[in-house]
Amino acid sequence: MKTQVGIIGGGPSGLLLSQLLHVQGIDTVVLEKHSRDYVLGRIRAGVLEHGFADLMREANCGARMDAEGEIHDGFYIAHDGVRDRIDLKGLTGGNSVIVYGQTELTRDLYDAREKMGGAVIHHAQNVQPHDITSDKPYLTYTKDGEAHRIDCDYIIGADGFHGVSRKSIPQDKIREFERVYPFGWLGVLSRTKPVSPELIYAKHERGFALCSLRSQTLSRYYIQVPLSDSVEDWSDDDFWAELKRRLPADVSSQLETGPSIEKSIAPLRSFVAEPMRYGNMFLAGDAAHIVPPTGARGLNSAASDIYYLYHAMLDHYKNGDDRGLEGYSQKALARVWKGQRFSWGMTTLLHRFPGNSDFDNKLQQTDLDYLLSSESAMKSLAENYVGLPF
Ligand code: FAS
Ligand code: PHB
Repeated sequence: MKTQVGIIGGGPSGLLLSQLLHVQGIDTVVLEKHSRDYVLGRIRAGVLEHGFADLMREANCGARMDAEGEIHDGFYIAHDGVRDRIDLKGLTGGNSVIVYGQTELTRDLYDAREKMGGAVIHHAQNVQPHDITSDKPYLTYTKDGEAHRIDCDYIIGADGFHGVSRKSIPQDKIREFERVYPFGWLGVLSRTKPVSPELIYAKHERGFALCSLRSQTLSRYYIQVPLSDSVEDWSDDDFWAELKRRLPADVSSQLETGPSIEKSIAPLRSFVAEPMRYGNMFLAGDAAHIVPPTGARGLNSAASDIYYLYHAMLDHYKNGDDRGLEGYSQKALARVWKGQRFSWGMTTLLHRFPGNSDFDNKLQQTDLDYLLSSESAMKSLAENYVGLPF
């Protein structure tokens, strides 16, 4: 088989790029190791920047997002028993975010790929990129015991943090930067009415908590837990009781609890691999970078990678102009690192760090006091949260 752009990974990054390029007549094949249902079964991001939403619309995949997603003009920071609102719309001259789950967004992308007859190959096992630095790279994989080869012009590594693409780059050609946090997030999805119409990020001496949602009947909650915890340590009742302890009384008294329909613990890490290009393979999304979800930058950091790659491929195939491809890694990393800084900052501001001294904790409290007392500081936070320009 021959294609122009071979994409490893059928998550949001790979699917969105495949869809955008196909709409422009550029041929792609997506190789996904799992089934569509398995990919859709993963509960992940919930907040979309306006830049990501615009890309979904450009890919002819934004209709359900616009119909069912919720526009949020602000969010709350809870601390010391009270809540302060961050007025995203007012602080950014009119920008906001859309609350629309990654599961639904990925479903929309799969449906659009299917509708266009896009080539998405599931259960693709042992995917391997070959001759990456040549002008004839190719992919191999096995499916149902049969070996396959796909010759490409370019390979996109959109296969997430544990994928094969980044690991196919020689160690002396790639640098990795990482920070692992001494805690994780225990997340619960429940068919309950969300406790708040807007998200609440809570800083508490017992640990961080987040009240989010997927719809008016589907709530998403998180609490910071030690890395030593496992899901089995947390009954639903224990989760709800701890969440209530970390929220202001006027919020916890309104909290509707119910059985968890999904419960999992995600470790928190900051990670960047440089460069995001090796030969004719380009890394995008979680394959190249990971952020702690505190700033809702994970999926949104992938958006700018996809935007840059999409335009670079258009310039190459339509105009024979390779400046976008040549400049991709540097341009993508500039925005990735700003997302890293913001996510690290929100995580440092709002979580309980077990190793912190009393002085550290006073500084953390002062950081929050300063943020909530300074319009300039809130403007900075707001412009990062709604999404810096691509
Ligand atoms: P993904 O990891 O989503 O997709 C990669 C795809 O490649 C997967 O489908 C995988 O099966 C496939 N793949 C992997 N190796 C392969 C191989 N060798 N061959 C073929 N296919 C292969 N972000 C937020 O903004 N907010 C959140 O609250 C949030 N919560 C998260 C919770 C968890 C537990 C995790 C892991 C991530 C979370 N994220 C969150 C970040 C997340 O949303 C990612 O940013 C997003 O999934 C990135 O999308 P992709 O780059 O497509 O990577
Ligand atoms: C979510 O709804 O899953 C969510 C929202 C905002 C975040 C992290 C997770 O910062």
